[in-house]
Amino acid sequence: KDLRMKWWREARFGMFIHWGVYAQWAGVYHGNNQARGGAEWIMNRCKIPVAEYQEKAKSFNPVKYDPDAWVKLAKEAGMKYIIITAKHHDGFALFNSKASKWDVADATAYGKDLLQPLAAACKKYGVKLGFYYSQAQDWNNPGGSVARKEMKEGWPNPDSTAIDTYTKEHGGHWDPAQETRSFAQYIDEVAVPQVRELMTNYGDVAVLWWDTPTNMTDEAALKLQALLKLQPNIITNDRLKRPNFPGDTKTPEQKIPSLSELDGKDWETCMTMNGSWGYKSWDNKWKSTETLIQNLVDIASKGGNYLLNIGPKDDGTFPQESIDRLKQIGAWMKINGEA
Ligand code: JFZ
Repeated sequence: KDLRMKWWREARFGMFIHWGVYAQWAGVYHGNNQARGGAEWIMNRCKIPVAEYQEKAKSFNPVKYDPDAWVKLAKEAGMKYIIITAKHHDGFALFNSKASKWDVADATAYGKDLLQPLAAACKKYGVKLGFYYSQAQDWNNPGGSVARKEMKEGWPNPDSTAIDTYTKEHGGHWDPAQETRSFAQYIDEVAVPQVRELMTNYGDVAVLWWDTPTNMTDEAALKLQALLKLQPNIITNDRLKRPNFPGDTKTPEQKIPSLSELDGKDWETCMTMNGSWGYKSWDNKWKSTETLIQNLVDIASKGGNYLLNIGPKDDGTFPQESIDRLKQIGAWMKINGEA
């Protein structure tokens, strides 16, 4: 076990990548800025109909996607691993999946797998590659669950007042197309085969980063967990299903634990550079490079890892503000880093 965790415990710094067709909307729906949440949540927050969301995806065509440049930037910033959203809550697969047509190969102008060339670039530069996979929450593949943020935050949801009554009665769903299949069918027909594809078709997978276990059953969690045997050295976080699937690592979000909160379990703080995980055109609350370096130093001194997020644009490029910060961190690393 310790041998499996060795690289991760020494890594200290990784890159999170939230990318998908939500980058096309960039936090704006029908001319209005999304009122709440990260830009990757726009379909849910603005209750965009399934057909409309999928129609827009047809023009997704990231012709400037250059995974070699992405990995080189990460490597030069001192990052030792990359975790990319293979599938986020909108259910869109960044890879060529046989289990759903809602993937980059079948549903977009680009028409080919985005993860294969990234895996090749990671191998070339000796950077580990891991996958984020939203196992329970899926707004496009029928049967996927929906986290009801409205319930927690109070009604009405400023992005979707018109549809509040419907979502109340339909477990958070806002479009009948989302409910043509059961959750168990979704797990068996989409999630399980897709995770098997991810565990099989991309070489060594360093990390499986589960997220939002809303509605997860023990049965579903066991099926997904069993697939991890295909990657004997894989490391997982604690978000498969709580509390009885603890995983290897804790994932404090957007915050750095205080010394008294450390309990000996491996941990990784994930954090955005501005306020959104997915690319949001109008979010300019960028953290300074100094803040980012201080965060890294604070986290490293406490034995954790810093998973710093990038939200690429729909053309496949990183926002310039992110590139600038990565390069400045890289310059600092050259003087103060270890390897
Ligand atoms: C989730 C996602 O909903 C979000 O879009 C992003 O991918 C982020 C990394 O993960 O959001 C969460 C998940 C867990 C907590 C907060 C936000 N949490 O445990 O506090």
